[in-house]
Amino acid sequence: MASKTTQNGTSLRSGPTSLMVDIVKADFPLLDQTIHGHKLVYLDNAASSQKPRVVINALLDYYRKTNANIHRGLHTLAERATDSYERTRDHVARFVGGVDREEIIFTSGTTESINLVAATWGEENIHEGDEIVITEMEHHANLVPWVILAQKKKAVLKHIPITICGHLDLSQIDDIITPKTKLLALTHMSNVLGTINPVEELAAKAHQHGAVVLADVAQSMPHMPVDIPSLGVDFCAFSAHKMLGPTGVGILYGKRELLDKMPPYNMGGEMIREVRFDHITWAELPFKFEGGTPNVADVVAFDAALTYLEALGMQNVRDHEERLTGYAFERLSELKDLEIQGPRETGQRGGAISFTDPNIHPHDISTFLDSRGIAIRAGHHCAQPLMRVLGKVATARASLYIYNDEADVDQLVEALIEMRRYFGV
Ligand code: 7TS
Repeated sequence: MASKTTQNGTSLRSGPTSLMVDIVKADFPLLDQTIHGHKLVYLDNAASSQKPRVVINALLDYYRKTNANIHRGLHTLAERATDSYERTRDHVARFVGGVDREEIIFTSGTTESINLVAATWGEENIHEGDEIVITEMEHHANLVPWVILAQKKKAVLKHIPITICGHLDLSQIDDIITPKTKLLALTHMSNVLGTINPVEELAAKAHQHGAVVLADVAQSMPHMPVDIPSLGVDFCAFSAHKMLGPTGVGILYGKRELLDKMPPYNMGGEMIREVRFDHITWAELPFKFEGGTPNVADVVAFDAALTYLEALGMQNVRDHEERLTGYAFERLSELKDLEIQGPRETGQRGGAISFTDPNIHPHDISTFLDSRGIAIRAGHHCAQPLMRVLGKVATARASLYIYNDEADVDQLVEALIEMRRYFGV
């Protein structure tokens, strides 16, 4: 069995078996606590992940030893901060499959990354009568900007529906993606259904019609190997906080040919080459899109999160979650009439498991589980159009990550059984 060592000296087993979850868990200080007298079981990873000690330490170290503004100072601290910030950019470019560092833009999150594309590329390239294609399972971050842009430009917003099993229904795809399509914007992995979408295939189809393709990889990048060049898309958006990194850091990948032609997004310092009262030229990539002082500390600490995930191996992360999702399905099936959304084939989905109980509101499920130390999310998960399609106002959602194991799933299922007794159903 091959073995690797994380930054904090933890030995991790790699290979076809599994992550050594006990060892991984010990790297996450927050998990070592009780909530309402019960061992904390954190199952809200689709909303945000917890942070390993190496990330927390990187953040502290940055403020203790390095902190300065970047790209402008000539003193040692400013140079150190700039190097650290730019090192993370190099790391992201490698982590996503090997793209140019100039194609990686730091933003505040997936939401801002997509808004940036809508406000720049979208403003210049979407015109009256053009078609924007999304899917029925989009998070509002990849929905609201396109609804608003389509309204403003008198463009047409079309969507790919889902099947009853929670896959994209591609039976009418040639009527949906057409020569009028200017943009296909779709999620790689649904935050509600867990579905992994055939982005590669759909991007190829959209490109045949000359459309631009944006993939929201906020849920896939933390949980499986994602190789942006193989996806064949033009833009990708994701958030550091869902993949062990700090909050407030997002990534926009964009193909250089497109980024070069796009106007800047936020105007001010850092994003200019020359400023006169009557004429301004823009900085080169990626700085053209990073106006103002960026979130230096959190970007620097994100580097440690990427190193940690690489030490685990993203395929091991995926294998572990696939296996644990299968175990969760098996155990949840003990609860009669519990309705689970999304595909059942674990090979075609991630570890976000949305479910409803016919007799208990999702908010009550979440509140009861919290009283037993279990953190899940209940609500519409920022996917209201999808909820309407599913015929639900809300669902409960347990979502898995590297530090979850069978014991966590057992604690969830036992609490749900107890909940039904408590509510008398
Ligand atoms: N896209 C997808 C697929 C997401 O799941 C989320 C966040 C976003 C975009 C937005 O990311 P942000 O970092 O800009 O907020 N999803 C969730 C969720 O499912 N529960 O809380 C946040």
